Amino acid sequence: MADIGFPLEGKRVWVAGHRGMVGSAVVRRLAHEDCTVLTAGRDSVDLRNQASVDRWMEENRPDAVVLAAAKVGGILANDRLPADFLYDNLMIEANIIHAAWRVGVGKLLFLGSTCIYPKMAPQPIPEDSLLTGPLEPTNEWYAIAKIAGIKLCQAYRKQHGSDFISAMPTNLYGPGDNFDLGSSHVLPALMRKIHDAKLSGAPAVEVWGSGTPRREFLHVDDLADALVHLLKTYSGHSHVNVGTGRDVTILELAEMLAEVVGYEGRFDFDRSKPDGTPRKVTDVSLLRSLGWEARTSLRDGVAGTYRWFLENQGESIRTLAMGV
Ligand code: GFB
Repeated sequence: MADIGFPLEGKRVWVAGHRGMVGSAVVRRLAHEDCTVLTAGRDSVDLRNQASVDRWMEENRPDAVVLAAAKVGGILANDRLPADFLYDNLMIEANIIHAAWRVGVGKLLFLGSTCIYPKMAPQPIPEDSLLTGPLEPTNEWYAIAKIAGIKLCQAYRKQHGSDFISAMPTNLYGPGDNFDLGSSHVLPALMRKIHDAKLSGAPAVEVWGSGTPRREFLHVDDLADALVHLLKTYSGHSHVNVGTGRDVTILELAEMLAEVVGYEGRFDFDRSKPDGTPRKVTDVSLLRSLGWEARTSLRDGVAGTYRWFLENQGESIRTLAMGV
């Protein structure tokens, strides 16, 4: 049984980014804890503005913050909007972390991404391979912003003794995902393309790149559970990987999605689109040693996400969204 160093009972927990896939999963998960969840809409705070964040923080005085607000997107969105991905994410995290220190927040959990690691990092990727080599060029802007977030948490811990920690989730999917084909990640994109092909009777679905890159996929409800676990039990300098430790090729993912959707056509590969990093699977030994493991199998998670997609299609097909 892990040591509960930061019990949530009676605490006020701000989930920054509560409308995004991750933030909304954290809000759902926190409903099972005896705490008060705070959220802030865009009308009440502009996360890219320090004065606005300071004001909100002073008025609301959270005991803990889950920093899930970010500008996110798939491989092409990252490549096409480098300024947005770097500026927005730097501003959001710097403003919230600084304001959290100023008002004396007791615990802050910053969320990054496994794209912080070098393109050619050892696989599975251990936490200490951060900053040991060049980044994958398609998402270096986002990665640099997220590395700065980790360093901010470590700097405030070192200089001010703030209990600010970071978690690095692997590629995520689940209810509330973005199904817009221009900005989404691979899993929701292929789910939607395969679904549309089934409905229209199309003989083939286009898969970007070669289909050979390997990725690890974590259900967002598993992530939310891990985050609450870390919030309550972890207080270290190092960021913590959050993943399953298992990966599949993009082609294997496409085949699994076709099975779940019930599509029997073929896949055509568009090699003019980038493959990105060849493999990304996390070493989850630190997280395991802290007493947490993922529970949802990819097959079950995909099936549940497809049910959600069928029930929420209109709402889910949206343009690139800030998780704010
Ligand atoms: O999920 P994804 O966009 O991002 O792409 P990354 C993963 C792999 O799937 C790439 C391929 O090799 C894509 O070329 N792929 C195949 C597709 N078909 C599609 C498709 O229709 N749509 C998309 N989007 N991909 C992102 C980073 O990298 O991962 C972010 O850019 C972030 O910064 C995120 O870290 C978790 O895994 O390559």
